[in-house]
Amino acid sequence: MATQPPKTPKTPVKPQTPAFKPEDGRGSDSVVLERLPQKTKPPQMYQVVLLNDDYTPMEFVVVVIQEFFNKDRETATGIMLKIHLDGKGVCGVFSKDVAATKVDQVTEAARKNGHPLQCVSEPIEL
Ligand code: TYC
Repeated sequence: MATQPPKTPKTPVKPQTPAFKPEDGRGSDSVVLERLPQKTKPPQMYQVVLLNDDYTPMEFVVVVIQEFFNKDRETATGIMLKIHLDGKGVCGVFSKDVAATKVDQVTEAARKNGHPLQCVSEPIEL
């Protein structure tokens, strides 16, 4: 194949304008540090909530809270009783993905054991 002749631009190439004029005292190797305002927001967090029902045994709920939310037995029992009395209770606060995994794990454990226990995740209000 024949080699192409070197491409020449039709219009003359404009020389690059320097970012600042040399007479401003900054040499070409100077560094400009500009402090920009912090604009990254912390990620939305989600609380994982268990709902009360009339059929799931208290002991099962306590074990679920211990196993999936890493609570000791006393704390898990307190959360379970709160759910039993108030209708619902927060078991933990997580990033979106982790919260969704917790909901899936609890729902699957309940289903396998034949309990109607409901678990949901909710974005936390700021
Ligand atoms: N109310 C249930 C009972 O009396 C116990 C229970 C507690 C069920 C918490 C669900 O998320 C729950 N056996």
